[in-house]
Amino acid sequence: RTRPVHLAVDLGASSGRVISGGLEGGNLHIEVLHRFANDPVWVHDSMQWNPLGLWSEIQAGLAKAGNLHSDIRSIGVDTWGVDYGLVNSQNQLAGPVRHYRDQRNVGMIEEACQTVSRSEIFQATGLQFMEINTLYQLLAAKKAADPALVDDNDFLMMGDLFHWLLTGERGVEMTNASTTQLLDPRTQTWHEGLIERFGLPRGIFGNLVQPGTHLGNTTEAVARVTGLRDVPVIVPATHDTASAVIAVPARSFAPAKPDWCYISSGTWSLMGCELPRPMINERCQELNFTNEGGVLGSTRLLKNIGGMWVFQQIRAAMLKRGTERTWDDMVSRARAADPFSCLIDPDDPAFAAPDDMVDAIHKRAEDTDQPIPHDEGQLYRSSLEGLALRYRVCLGMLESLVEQPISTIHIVGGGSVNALLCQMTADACNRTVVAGPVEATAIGNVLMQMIGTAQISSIEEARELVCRSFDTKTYHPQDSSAWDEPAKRFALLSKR
Ligand code: LRH
Repeated sequence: RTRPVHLAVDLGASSGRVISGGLEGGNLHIEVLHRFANDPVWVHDSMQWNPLGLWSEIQAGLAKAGNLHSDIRSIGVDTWGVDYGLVNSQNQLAGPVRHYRDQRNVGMIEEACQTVSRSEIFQATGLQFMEINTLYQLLAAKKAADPALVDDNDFLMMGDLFHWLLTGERGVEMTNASTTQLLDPRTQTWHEGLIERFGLPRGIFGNLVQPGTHLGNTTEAVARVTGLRDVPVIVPATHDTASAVIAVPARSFAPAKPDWCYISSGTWSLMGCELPRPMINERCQELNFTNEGGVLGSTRLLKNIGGMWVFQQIRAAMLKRGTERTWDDMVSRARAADPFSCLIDPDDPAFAAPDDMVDAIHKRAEDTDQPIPHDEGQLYRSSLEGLALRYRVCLGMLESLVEQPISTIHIVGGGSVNALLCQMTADACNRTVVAGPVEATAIGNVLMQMIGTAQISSIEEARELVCRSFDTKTYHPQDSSAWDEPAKRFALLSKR
């Protein structure tokens, strides 16, 4: 194939993929070329990434792409936020790479706040408090005297780490760096004061790069393995959520008065507005919203919600019991189950990393005096309803922050094809839901590479291309009032 394409490497919790994207007859066309597992690995009692396994899969995918396409214009990698690796002066990984669900972070927010107060950290970074944030991971590493945490090494977020493997160049991409809780969102530079007060080695924090930057070209070593010689790496928004937000089919970019919000729906649901500048005030801290760095100077004001994680983990728990279900099967069973029986809060800490999600739900139902969902369909239904109820709460918070009514909710990512969840969202929130595109992250990754190579010139143009090229489905609220009573029960639940 001779048409120009860009390659997006997207590392998600359910899989990693190498995807090609480019214009075909004026529309954006994307295609998954290679898919591979991206499961955490346990090394004794630590939960880790498998960076080298992923690296060989990425190269296998690039080689496939090279066999199919003769005009590869650029490559870019995106993945989830907060995780990092350290690279040494021998040009090697300096140590293992932990997964953010690793237990070492537990309790680290409280410890951090003994050094710098909660409100000072929020004032400095505008970030929501989550134990998984890189800051708390680094403090846990420091506490454990991690030998890799020294000035001579370089800190890279995970997208950067694969860019370094591709090009030999080290740069920390801004959108993902904004999830560390060590960045000043006003200047989009490292927060020197915080780094110093926490006693973290300043030398590890190197150059920040903006999305769209040409970092370097594929090395000779990569060319030998993949056949891709001297292909530019154009840094996308390496934070998967930032990439997904680029691909929201909205008609505006970072409006001062937003009338739409997004839910980037995958293992996590990230719900928020795209704003022209950070919103750092008491109300925002109180509601625990975050100001993550968006592309071209924008801010992603959002909240992390426990997403499809519970639903996915019920499936894993059923598999352990010998029952394998397809996603469609799970949704049909949820559809058939009774509504609003046992309510589940997806952000309940009991569901963050349980050994067995079904056991965890049963225990929580018992502790909160709710009917125990023994029926399988009930489990699926409860997890989806819980998510929609949480969206309703967050929508209220969001509207109070932006002081604007929000009329449309854009759902992008994996959850956008779950018709039951989309309708539940429209009903629970009493808003119009526009669902799709499902591949928003990969699309956003490709779009930023197209901007970086001057094929398109703005986010507005990128979104116009998304609207033209990908189908969306609209859900109107049908039976909103049925959600009022469960919403009251749900509000009490999070207090228990
Ligand atoms: C979503 C996501 C989210 C982060 C979490 C670790 O995939 O990147 O934005 O908070 O993973």
